[in-house]
Amino acid sequence: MNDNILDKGLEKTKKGLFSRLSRTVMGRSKVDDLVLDDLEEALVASDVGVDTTLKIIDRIQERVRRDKYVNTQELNRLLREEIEALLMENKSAGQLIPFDFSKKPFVILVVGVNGVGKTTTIGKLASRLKADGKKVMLGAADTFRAAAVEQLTIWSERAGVPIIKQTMGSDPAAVAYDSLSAAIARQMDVLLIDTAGRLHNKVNLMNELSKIRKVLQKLIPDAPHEVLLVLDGSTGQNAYQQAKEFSRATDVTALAVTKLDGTAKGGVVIGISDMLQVPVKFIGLGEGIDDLQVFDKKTFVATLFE
Ligand SMILES: Nc1nc2c(ncn2[C@@H]2O[C@H](COP(=O)(O)OP(=O)(O)OP(=O)(O)O)[C@@H](O)[C@H]2O)c(=O)[nH]1
Ligand SMILES: [Mg+2]
Repeated sequence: MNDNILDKGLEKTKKGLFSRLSRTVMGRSKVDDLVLDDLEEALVASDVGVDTTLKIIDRIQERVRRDKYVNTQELNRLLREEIEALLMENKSAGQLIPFDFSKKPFVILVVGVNGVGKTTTIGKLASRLKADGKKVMLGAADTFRAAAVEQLTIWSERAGVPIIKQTMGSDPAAVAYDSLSAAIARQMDVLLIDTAGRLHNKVNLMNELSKIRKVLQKLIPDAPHEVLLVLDGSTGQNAYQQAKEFSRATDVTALAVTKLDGTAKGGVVIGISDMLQVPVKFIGLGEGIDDLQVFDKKTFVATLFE
């Protein structure tokens, strides 16, 4: 089931990249500067990002120089190898959820701008963890909108996990503190904390996130164990901008890239992981509770190049 949704989810990205690639090599037998120029354009157009694209082109150029003659049929293989080398390993094999469960509770702070899919990703992840036999709790620290708490409550019911919340407008750090206290008292394996994603005031955001961090550390000195930045893959260049800003505001340790279904901009997964040097741990491939995958770079690249 899972490989199938990945295949389907990446369909548009694949089509976009490969129709550009096949145009690049059409009528040419040898990889030369012209082919590399076209390849560069194809990668940028697939939202791989300029910096990462240049890195890939440089590496392929290096190999062409070394091997003297590289035919265009080999270009796919070279490209696949270079992309795989650039993606960060997330230290999990296939379907296993890449968290350190020896920390109990394992505390995950979920951050990202409005509408990227934070709450949905938390819901999917909670359901997945629960199915794996973990005790999971949610903390509703997005107190900015009334609907935010409601929405997370709905996901907690869907996933069948408890939620700690307060009324809208209450202090997010206080909710975070309450959730962690409850998660410790009730011996949870994982605590997932939802946050508000207002970037229009970066100073506020930074203060809020560091305040949450501080109160968590009163209870568990090395919490949060993961700061999961959620990015909407369908926004292409915007996702790069958000990734940059959030990694400045807080210590991002992992990425979830959502909405890869129905977009041709799946190249962002490659560029952002390379830019931040932070592993992509999850990808979102739909709105349903099962539409989340543990990211595996080998499977991802293989699916992209099949
Ligand atoms: N197609 C698709 N839609 C998604 C995916 N993930 C989330 N969504 C949709 O994106 C919209 C926003 O998702 P939320 O989870 O509310 O996003 P959020 O980051 O919590 O938003 P705020 O609470 O406003 O900051 C919802 O309609 C989700 O159903 C995905 O992987 N694929
Ligand atoms: Mg939300």
